[in-house]
Amino acid sequence: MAEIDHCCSTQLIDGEGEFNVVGLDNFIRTTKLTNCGLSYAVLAIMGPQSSGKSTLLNHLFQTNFREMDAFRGRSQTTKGIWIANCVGIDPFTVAMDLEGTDGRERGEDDTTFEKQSALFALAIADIVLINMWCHDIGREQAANKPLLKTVFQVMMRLFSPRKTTLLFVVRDKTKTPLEYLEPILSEDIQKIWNAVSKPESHKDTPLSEFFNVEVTALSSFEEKEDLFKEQVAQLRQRFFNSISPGGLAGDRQGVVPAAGFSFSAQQIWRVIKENKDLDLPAHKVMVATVRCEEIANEKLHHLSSNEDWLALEEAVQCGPVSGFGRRLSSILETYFSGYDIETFYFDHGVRNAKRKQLESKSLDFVHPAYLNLLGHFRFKALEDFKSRLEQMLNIGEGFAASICTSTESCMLEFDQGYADAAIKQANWDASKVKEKLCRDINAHALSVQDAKLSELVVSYEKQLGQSLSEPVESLFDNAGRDTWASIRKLLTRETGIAVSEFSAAISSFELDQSTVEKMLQDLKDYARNVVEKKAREEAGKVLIRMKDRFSAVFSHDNDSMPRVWTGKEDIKTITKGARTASLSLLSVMVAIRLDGKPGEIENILFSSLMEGTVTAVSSVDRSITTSDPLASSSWEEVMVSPKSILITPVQCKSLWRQFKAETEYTVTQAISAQEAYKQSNNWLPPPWAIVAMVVLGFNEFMLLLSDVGSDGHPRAVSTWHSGWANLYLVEVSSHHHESSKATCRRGSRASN
Ligand SMILES: Nc1nc2c(ncn2[C@@H]2O[C@H](COP(=O)(O)OP(=O)(O)OP(=O)(O)O)[C@@H](O)[C@H]2O)c(=O)[nH]1
Ligand SMILES: [Mg+2]
Repeated sequence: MAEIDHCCSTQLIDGEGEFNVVGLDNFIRTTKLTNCGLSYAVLAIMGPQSSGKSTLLNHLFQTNFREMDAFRGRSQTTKGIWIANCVGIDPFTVAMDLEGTDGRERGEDDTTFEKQSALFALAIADIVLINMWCHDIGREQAANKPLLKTVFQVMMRLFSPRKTTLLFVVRDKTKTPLEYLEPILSEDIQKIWNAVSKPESHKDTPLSEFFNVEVTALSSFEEKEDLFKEQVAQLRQRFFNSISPGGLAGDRQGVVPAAGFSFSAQQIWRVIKENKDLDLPAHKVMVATVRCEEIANEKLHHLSSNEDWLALEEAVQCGPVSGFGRRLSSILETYFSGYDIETFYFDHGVRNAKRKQLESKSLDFVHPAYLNLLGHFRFKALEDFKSRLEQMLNIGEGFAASICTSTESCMLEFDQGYADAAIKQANWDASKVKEKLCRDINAHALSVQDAKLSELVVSYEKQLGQSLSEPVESLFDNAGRDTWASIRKLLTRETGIAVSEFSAAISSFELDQSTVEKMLQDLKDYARNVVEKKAREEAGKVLIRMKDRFSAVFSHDNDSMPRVWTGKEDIKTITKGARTASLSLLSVMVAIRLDGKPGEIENILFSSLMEGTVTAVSSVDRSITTSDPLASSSWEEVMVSPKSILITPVQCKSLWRQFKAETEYTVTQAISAQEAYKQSNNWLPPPWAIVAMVVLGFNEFMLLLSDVGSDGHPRAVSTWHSGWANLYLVEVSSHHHESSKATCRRGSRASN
């Protein structure tokens, strides 16, 4: 409600028809009209020039409109349209003082401004005072007849009745009582109404539908001033509560909210000046649209520069802010409710639509800060998840349980932040941010899991490598019939240990069964690979091992004592034995037999390499190829899978050939040694020589021999001599061989 105890006035429209926007806005600001909502009234006064209009308003409402100086003669005083607030009237009432009609100054034919200002007054005012001289009532040439005609005509252009109150103020009333004058006046008014040309839609509309007609009469201000003042004081009473039911303007229609008064007045005047029809209902919607939008924009603008908001926004840039939702809600509420209050009296549809726009623009405006905040929550939750997980794992909590607990606590933390950030004006959805958080958590959990698992895998592989590599190597060192069985046993045992320990270690990861199975299988495969790799390594050294084995068996007797070739030994059998030992070593190295398949390989190798004959092994039908089962690059016939083959049949053959060639010398040497031994036994010095040696000593005896000449004896001595020398050589070579085994091992391949 506007409260102002003095008059404030301004020229609204000047004599040239210019609208004083600044003046009106000042007036509205000073009188606080905007606060009135719909609780204000507007009245206007029309009438002939110098008929005391301004004087009346000033007396009625303590306004300060310019009046004509009574001593300077009758001439136009009020130009254009003036407005002022009526002092002490409730509701707030705006009075409009119009330029007199029928003015000498504009010339008789120029009624343009008269019509325009009348239309303006009818469009804006709830009460129109029509000032008229008492003596004009019933007169054909009355000054106000053209005015009334104008009023009625322009009213038709407002599209809808506003139920304007026409208050006829009869000035300088005579002794004739009002009761006699009123019917005559009414008749005049009705006649004019009837004569006015109306649009089809209002052809039969009675005057009463457009106007409330009231009449009052005042004594002359100039002649009976006291009476005039008394009557004016009475009349003033009728303007109190004028807009309440039963009041002077109690059934007015199409009121523009005070917040739209300025804009509305400007628009109406513009339309009038452009000489267009005034569609008041449409005008109302237009005013509402423009004003609601202006108010909304103003609120948005204030929001963007609100200090609390700016502080909040800045804080959010740096990190999580507690109480964000509460603070932002209250800031938004200030502007939204401000809008509601200011637009309360505007068209509801328009007002609601603009409110929605204001909301969505405001929310769009603050949403980035909210997202920013959620980003902080997400980041923090993820970091907390990481550190919490690490802590739990460090104190030995199970992996899956740690993930679960850490996830729960960081999600809870995020949800709390999310709830704290929520504003009551919007139902912002954080599910995308939350999904992203879940993805990040899962990704981190997976990467930690992968790292931990591969750490475990590496350690168990290392353990397997250690527990398999050397034992397998040593088993191959002493390769024999049971080698593969022993390796299988070793592999099974060590794999079993590793697998059970590993399963226990990964149980806290709560992996799914298939993953666990795959990991265990990988570990088993790894163990198997260790063995296979070792076997391949050993297979590469098979020739050296065979030769070593040969030498070991060949040069040692059953008691492992070095042999002395005395001639009694069966070299053929010994050789065969040594070769057999070497060949069985070869047969161990031919293929990987981790699956425990019975070894036919040994039989084939023995029958084809040792005995030189072929025992039919599933090759009865293939008569052409049966002759040599080793003439093949695979061991298909004994069901060895290609990837288990270490040495192919063909390679066996050539290895055997090479082996034989390289051990031949040892055998030859043994034979020679044996022969030499035999000969030395046959050609022992004759008894005489022994006697001579005993008697003469060896040197003297040799001298004697050289002196004897060339009978049979000396030849016998020389043969005997060379027999001993040979025996000596064999011994030396055998010893040399034993002691330089290592040198031979390295050199044998190269020398072949
Ligand atoms: N006879 C008579 N004269 C009056 C009355 N009231 C005022 N006047 C005089 O009429 C003259 C014009 O008064 P204004 O109040 O300026 O009249 P107005 O209608 O506002 O004149 P414009 O603004 O020029 O149209 C002044 O000299 C007043 O003293 C009245 O009740 N009776
Ligand atoms: Mg005046």
